[in-house]
Amino acid sequence: MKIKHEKLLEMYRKMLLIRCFEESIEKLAEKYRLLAYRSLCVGQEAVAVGVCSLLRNDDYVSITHRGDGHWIAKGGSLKLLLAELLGRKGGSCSGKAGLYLSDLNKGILPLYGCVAAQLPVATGVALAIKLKKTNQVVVSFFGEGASNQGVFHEAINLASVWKLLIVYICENNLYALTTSQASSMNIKNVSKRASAYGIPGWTVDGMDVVDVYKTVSKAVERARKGKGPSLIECKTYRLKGAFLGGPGDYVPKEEYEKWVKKDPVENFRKRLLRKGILSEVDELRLRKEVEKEVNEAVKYAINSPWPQPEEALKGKFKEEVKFTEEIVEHEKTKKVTFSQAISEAIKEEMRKDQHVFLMGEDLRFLGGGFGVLKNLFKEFGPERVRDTPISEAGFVGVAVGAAMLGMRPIVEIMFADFLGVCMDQISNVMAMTRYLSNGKTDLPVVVRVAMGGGMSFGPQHSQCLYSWLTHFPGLKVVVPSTPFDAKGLLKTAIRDDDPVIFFEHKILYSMKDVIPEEEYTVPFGKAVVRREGNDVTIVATAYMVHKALSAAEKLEKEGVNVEVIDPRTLIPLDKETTLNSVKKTGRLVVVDEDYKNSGISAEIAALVVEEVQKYLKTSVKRLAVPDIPIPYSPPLEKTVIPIEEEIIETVKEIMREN
Ligand SMILES: Cc1ncc(C[n+]2csc(CCOP(=O)(O)OP(=O)(O)O)c2C)c(N)n1
Repeated sequence: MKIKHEKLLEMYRKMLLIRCFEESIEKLAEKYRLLAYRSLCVGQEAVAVGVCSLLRNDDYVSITHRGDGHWIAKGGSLKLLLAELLGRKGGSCSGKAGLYLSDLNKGILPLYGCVAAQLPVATGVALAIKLKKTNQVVVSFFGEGASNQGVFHEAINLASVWKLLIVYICENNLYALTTSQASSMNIKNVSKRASAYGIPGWTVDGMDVVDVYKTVSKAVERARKGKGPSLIECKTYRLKGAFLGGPGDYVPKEEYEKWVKKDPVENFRKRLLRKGILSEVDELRLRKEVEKEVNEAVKYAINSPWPQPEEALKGKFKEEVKFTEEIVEHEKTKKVTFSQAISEAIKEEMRKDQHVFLMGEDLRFLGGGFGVLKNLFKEFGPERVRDTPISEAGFVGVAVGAAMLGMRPIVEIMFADFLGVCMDQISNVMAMTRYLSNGKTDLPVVVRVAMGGGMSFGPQHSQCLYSWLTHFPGLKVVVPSTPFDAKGLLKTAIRDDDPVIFFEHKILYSMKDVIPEEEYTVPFGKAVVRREGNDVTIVATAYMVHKALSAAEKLEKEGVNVEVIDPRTLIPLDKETTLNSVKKTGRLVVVDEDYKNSGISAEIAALVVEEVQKYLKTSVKRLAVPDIPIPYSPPLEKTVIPIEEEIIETVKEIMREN
């Protein structure tokens, strides 16, 4: 493969630009403390440039924390990069993201705080490309340290199984912070790991831009032709420390000196001079040019103003939630189960919008964990009803990447108890992507989660855990209690441009209800008063709504008039309906199937005490799962999940108070 001289010169110019930029960061860091933890890529320029020189403008790269080189080589603006690192308004994310920056206009995907977290997201971008048939290629950079993370495995395996247009580039610089490769894996070449996924793996000299370019070109071509992913390991070295400064004392002196001699910029310069491709005069001119470019970026960045403090509170969701009118009167109705209601919502949205697709385990033959999606495979086929390996972190991250490119994935988590395995992808990646982009990135993902006890599924298949999800800014959390709401809220969720976690109580799946024949949606952030009353307000969620209603009927016979409120969505939470009710009744009981400790019941109780305490006639009561796992045996399980008798007793207790 022959590379044209202009191309070689352009590659050299880019490497020089990166080196010059990194040197200026080091100088600026003396004055600007925000730069003190920038991980420099001095010594690794040949990898970024060799790889990105093969990409089209509309291709994508997923960068690392040592990513200035990736950014610059992909054509990202130096000004936007430096201003972002300095936390300025003029940065690519207006100072919201800092080190975790992105610029989708340039095909530069976001970085996330947990090492390797970007790999599933990049893989999802590649899936969107495949589904949209747009033929771009994604390159996902990562360090050898990142290749020890679980999501590395899940992401590459998914890309291999689905033959995605992606190239994984491992920058093996021998250290993860201070931990050497030798002490963290029993193989010399990370590329060997490719064989575990049935994809090609190559190792190249990452200090030689031409070697990188030539080998990666095979991988890019392979991806572009739709033949699937490859893994390329570039052996390289950090000529600086983990951040700024020199190598730490964990680096053997002889080793460092050996690698200094391999300096990729200096050696490429000598080679170009030797071959007469570059002259001393050109070299001087190039240096001046890149210095000027860097100086202009520095000037722009340090003169860029700080963002206004109030900007901190903006950009979490696309827009403030607006209440849309709910259809109440329906001409024709039909009776469906909760499960059918969910299936109908998804089917209708999939028929209407080609971007909607499903991912999850056992969708094709079982219709998911509880058979909710049975028969959808028949209608929509394997591309849109996508069976996944058991890789929750992987496919949740893939959903984020796919959504970033305009797809509208719906993923299924079989049991809420499994949320832990994909929590980084949910709480850091999915929840924060819009905010990190300063509100610019739409992220229409729905995560359906089966939850709840009462079926003797045992401690790790019975939890609700929705309170946990309300803790993370950037997620909407939905807890329907009826088939009508399940369908209407799910349709709203699928059309929402922000991530929605949709909790489905397992006991409710078989519950029947009348729903309209015609199309309808249910808005987020609007509670429903399930039963009106004047003596006590009960706020209950999901299955607990039914227990509360049944308790209320019995209490009525004893002369206690109970109002039951179902918030339906916890984020956004309709505070007004609850507050108005308590103003009227002066009494509050919250009934919740999640844990009592730091649960949503505490949140609702605190809200009432903070906002309308003067209306309270009695103490506020909470019924929720005590600080104990949910046991398997039915009599034990009954002890921890609130039951009707307890609700009745608690209401009577506060009625006795006043
Ligand atoms: C999940 C997680 N664990 C630990 C860290 C702290 N950390 C930041 S960078 C880094 C080293 C990463 O090494 P590698 O992937 O090889 O990339 P390199 O820094 O060598 O470029 C570590 C441990 C983190 N950010 N995320």
